[in-house]
Amino acid sequence: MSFDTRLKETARRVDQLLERLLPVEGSAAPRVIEAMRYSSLGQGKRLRPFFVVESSALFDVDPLQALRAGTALECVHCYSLVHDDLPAMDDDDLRRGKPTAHIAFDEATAILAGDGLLTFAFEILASPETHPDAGIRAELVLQLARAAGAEGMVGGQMLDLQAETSRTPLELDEIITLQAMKTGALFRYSMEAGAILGRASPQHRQALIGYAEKVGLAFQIADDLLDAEGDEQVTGKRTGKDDAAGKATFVQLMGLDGARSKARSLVAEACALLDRFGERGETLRQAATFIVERKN
Ligand code: GRG
Repeated sequence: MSFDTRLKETARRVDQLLERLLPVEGSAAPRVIEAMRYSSLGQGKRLRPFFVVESSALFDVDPLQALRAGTALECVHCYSLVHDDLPAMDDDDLRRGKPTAHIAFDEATAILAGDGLLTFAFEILASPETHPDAGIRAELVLQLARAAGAEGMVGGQMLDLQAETSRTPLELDEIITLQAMKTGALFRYSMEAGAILGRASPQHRQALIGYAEKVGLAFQIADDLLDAEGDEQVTGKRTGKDDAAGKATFVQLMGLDGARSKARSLVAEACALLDRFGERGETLRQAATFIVERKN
């Protein structure tokens, strides 16, 4: 199966599972479920679930267990997008090629849909269908809470918002820290989840976390490049926003060529960490390349 087909197949399976787990019928509060479905179903590359599925495959984890953990992570990602798009944060009207949740519904409903997706992620992970061993489930929950919380994504978002109103522009090492928290933490979790489900050795777990940290940073640099050069029709979101906001980004600090070459060298370093997995690491090597060469 080609890399592209594999990625699309995981995306299809995530959608199928979300369809089943989020039915509107029978809900006492159907509007919030509709807004959760609107914000999680359909478009979206499903990169984070893909990394959970592929890191799990290295250890022959049951594919349904991996899919459930990946789908939980995608729910956290979708919540972050809904809240990030709100007027109090990035104030965006376009996401995944359609109106953002607060435009399609209203602000209060979008906040609740985000809250609903965040808590639903932990419901999925804590359910025995995700893993029969309560210890594994607890570890999945603990690490996701850490990745999404104040020392992870939420903290990174706080630093980003503070930087926007500060007079002193961020330096490169500060941007790296901010991004490692804001977007990197969920990538890190996506690889760690496979190691947890697969009861990987500490050495294997560490190699996968190292891979994720490099790929996460490369992803953010690629995101800055897309914001600077991308086409809204293809990205499905507004571009040119960083420049308009006078934001310190990798592109602004390193230039287009410098940023692109940094992203590519991070991919090479990430792939080297997969050597210990031999041929089995091939899909993850392709995924690292996809992250920096993508057009959306
Ligand atoms: C609101 C707590 C809170 C956090 C928001 C991650 C984040 C923090 C905001 C997202 C803003 C943003 C566009 C960041 C750039 C990196 C990023 C997460 C891009 C979108 O991820 P993709 O490319 O999107 O994986 P799809 O739509 O394919 O899932």
